[in-house]
Amino acid sequence: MTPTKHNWTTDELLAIYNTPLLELLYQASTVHRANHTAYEVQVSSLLSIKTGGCPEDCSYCPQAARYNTHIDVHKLMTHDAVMQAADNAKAGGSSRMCLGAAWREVRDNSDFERVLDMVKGINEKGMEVCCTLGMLTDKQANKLANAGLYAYNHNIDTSEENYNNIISTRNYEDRLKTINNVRKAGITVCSGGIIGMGETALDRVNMLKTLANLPVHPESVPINALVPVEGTPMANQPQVPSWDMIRMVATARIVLPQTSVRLSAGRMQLNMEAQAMCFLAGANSIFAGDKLLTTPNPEYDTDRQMFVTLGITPKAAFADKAKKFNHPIETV
Ligand code: SAM
Ligand code: DTB
Ligand code: SF4
Repeated sequence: MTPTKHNWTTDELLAIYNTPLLELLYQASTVHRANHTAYEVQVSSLLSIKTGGCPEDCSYCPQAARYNTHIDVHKLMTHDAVMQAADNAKAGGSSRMCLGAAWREVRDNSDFERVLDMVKGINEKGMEVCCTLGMLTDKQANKLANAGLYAYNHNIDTSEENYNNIISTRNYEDRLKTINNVRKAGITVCSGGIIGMGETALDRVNMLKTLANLPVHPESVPINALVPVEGTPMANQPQVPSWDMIRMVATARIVLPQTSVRLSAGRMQLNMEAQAMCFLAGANSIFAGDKLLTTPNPEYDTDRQMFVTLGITPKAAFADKAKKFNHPIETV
């Protein structure tokens, strides 16, 4: 295992990010093999349990109420419909179910109680459960932990310097506070960001610097390529070059050696060869299923075929559980 380092400098990260591509790929692959089972990829399914109508102004997001997008807005899904979706996801080979809600933050109301029941129900099916519900207090994080939540997704999205250009209705500090609440509750942390929003390479590496310099590295770091959605301020952003995704994944792998690096939104724009290079660069988890939250994602069968072609096997649920309880911070 590569020991984790928590005092990365911007210059160190930039040097890694700008390493000649094949050398970068080789270095990242070497770190990957020293810390993970090669060719094993964790598969999660995403389900939008509450869609649209969000009061925030995240300029990439089709679910912000203020943008005129064409999504299918709906209130919180029923318990039964969510259980059915979890069964389907498990049958399709997913070990983790991730429930997303278009909330700014969790409120202490009956909807939250219903989400806690969903977490319990999915946990009982032997699947890892992840939620992404917006900001959380420490008490709410504890309730989710007691319901059996395995992971909480809360992205920092970009660098601290670029944050206000993307979102104005909350700040970076708010996001870091929730991540800390999740960590204190003993839930694993999933936090990453998006590339392709007009940020510089410096912003990209500074985002990774924030994650890599946390006292405990997130167990999972999603790297999303922007999915430009009509009606959002980011609608006309050019497509992210595959090479940028590969560089970003490789840099994340080197500075977060023990973390699961998730090749997240944007796979519709990456052909199998580009995805293969991302896996070689250390990506070892994906979202499966034909929909992310509101936008398209490759079909189960397409991914199954890709796994066969590339010789990838899906990772079993709870394979990292023993590791999870080794974090010194969680025993405090
Ligand atoms: N409302 C909660 C929040 O903001 O944390 C949870 C849901 S939110 C949609 C989850 C994440 O999806 C965002 O943090 C962002 O990183 C990602 N996301 C949203 N829209 C996206 C897009 N168009 N392209 C890529 N990633 C996107
Ligand atoms: C993450 O980093 N990416 C996922 C998950 N965490 C919740 C969400 C991607 C959403 C892409 C846009 C959409 O489908 O609405
Ligand atoms: Fe709301 Fe989350 Fe979308 Fe921001 S990213 S608008 S908080 S759903």
